Amino acid sequence: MDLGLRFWLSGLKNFLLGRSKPASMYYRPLEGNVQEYKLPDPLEFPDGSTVKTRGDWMERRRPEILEMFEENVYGKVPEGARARDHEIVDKKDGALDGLAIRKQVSIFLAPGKPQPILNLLIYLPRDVVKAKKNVPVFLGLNFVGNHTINDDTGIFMHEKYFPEGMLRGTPYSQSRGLRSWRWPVTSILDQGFGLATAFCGDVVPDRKDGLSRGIHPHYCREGQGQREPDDWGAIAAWAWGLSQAMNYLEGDGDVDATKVAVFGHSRLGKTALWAAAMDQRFAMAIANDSGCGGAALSRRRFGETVRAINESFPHWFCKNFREYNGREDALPVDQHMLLALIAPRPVYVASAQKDFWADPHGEFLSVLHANRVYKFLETTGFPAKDMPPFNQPVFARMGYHVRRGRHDMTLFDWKAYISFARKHFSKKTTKNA
Ligand code: GTR
Repeated sequence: MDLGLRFWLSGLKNFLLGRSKPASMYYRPLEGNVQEYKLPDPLEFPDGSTVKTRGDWMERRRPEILEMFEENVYGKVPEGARARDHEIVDKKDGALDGLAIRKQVSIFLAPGKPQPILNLLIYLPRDVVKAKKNVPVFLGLNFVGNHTINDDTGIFMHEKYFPEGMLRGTPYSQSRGLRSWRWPVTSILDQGFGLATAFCGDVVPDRKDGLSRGIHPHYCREGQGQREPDDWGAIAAWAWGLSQAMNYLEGDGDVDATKVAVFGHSRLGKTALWAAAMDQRFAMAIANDSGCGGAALSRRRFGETVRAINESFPHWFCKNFREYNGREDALPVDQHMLLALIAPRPVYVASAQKDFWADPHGEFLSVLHANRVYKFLETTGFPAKDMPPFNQPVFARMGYHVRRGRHDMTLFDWKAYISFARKHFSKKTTKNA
């Protein structure tokens, strides 16, 4: 059955069962903890004048907001940082029981050096490629290694550093397919999409000392000892890694590089949003349970706060971000402006009911506030005013759902993303729909 129809039917079922209340009602009792706040206006210049034309937005206000995020939140990517060479180290026609073409590509992140390497794993639907078509692709980083997304024994394993607890006691040698529930590869291929992924630790190991062990030392300025206050943190470096993967995808004839949806879960959802903000080649962005520093509004201080995230993960953001510990109101930006940077390209934000740490309601409000920019750019934007009931995806140019359950990325989430991508990547959908 068509995915869109399936969602429509499940919406009808929920309605008939009387479960059609906006999810915001569920969060209302907790809203008392949120102090009053005033968000910066994405459509207003610092001198108080307003953005009046598309050109004002694209050429003046958007770059200004991007720079504020670089300087105060994620940090700046060093000038000229770019991977130049790659090598296709594996190509298998007929992987996954004949369903897929599998490719593995080594992308050399520092020109002229054998390390570090971004190991990109790509699965493409074999029948579509054989029909001489190039395919749209979902591109996202993974937490623990390419071999954990599927138990395909052809996926190379690379001994790497992990953040403590990531393998939860499983020996590395037995970790094939360990995270496969988050990666429904066959469902993705069945719907005519490809999937590309790489381990975030290939760029920067996700640990407090990660910045000295990944890409950073290869691109530091001469004589530079310490990270400057506005130098890139791990999230910016991971996002940059996604752009290096995109450089490869642009040259792969089996891929439709005009239809690459960048996605990620949680810390990698924050990364996907920042990647799409920095690199406009990404045609779509999907942030699953991205929370603080992702889609959630920082000024709400609900769940994870700026101080909490900087103290637990000092390597994720630039050092300047620490200036806003407990001072969120002083930030020149908030996260609705991150979503606005992606406009007019389609963006989808998803939350989970019990994921209070990521502030589901704050993630939703971010969509609503960014919607002003999507509307200003004459797209359909977001088609609702309140949080949809649980498990009911709502989307036009912007999409949102809050899934029942906890912090995770499930088949339910994937079905919504596939549906969203099908809508926007189909020829029938007009440019601004
Ligand atoms: C948590 C962190 C969140 C989120 C999450 C994840 O510990 O506080 O910001 O990123 O990890 O990545 O799973």
